[in-house]
Amino acid sequence: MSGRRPTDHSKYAWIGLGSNLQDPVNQVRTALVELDAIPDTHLVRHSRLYRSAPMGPADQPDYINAVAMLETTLSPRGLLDELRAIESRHGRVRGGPRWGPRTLDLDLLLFGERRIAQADLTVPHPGLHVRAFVLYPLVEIAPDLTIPGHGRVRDLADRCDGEGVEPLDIS
Ligand code: ROI
Repeated sequence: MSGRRPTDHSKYAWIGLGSNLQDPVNQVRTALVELDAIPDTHLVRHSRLYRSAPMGPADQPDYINAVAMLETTLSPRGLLDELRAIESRHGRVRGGPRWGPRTLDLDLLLFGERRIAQADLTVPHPGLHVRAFVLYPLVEIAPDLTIPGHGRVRDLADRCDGEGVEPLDIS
């Protein structure tokens, strides 16, 4: 078969989800459904939901985190715009305190093998290779994935302190 399928130019994009306000489990669950509804994109798989102690100021609630693998024909910029639109629908207000609590954070962690260094978009995500609340869910669904410049997810997860990061029983 020589016919061109719609996925011929698609890429895998990896998204980190985080929430610690206004029913975080529900925020993350609904966001997963919304990721699948992005145009020209579908949700391939996602991790369980994890509870994690806050990185940053400690006087905020624990976070719920997960990661998702998307297949998309959008550009990184097009996908980023869609992620921001979902965050806004979840009541995310930008410009709050640095590392303060949030209703929904959608981070573009990886986009194929691409490396992007723009003012508002760095891929791979600069914290990805050292954050247990991203690496633990990621190792669950993609242990052999390589993070350009840093190595395999499995090895990075082994090296980082996962204290305070636990899968939820219910996910
Ligand atoms: N801490 C945890 N545990 N999980 C997050 O998703 C998260 N997101 C953030 C900051 C404030 C850095 N801390 C976090 O943006």
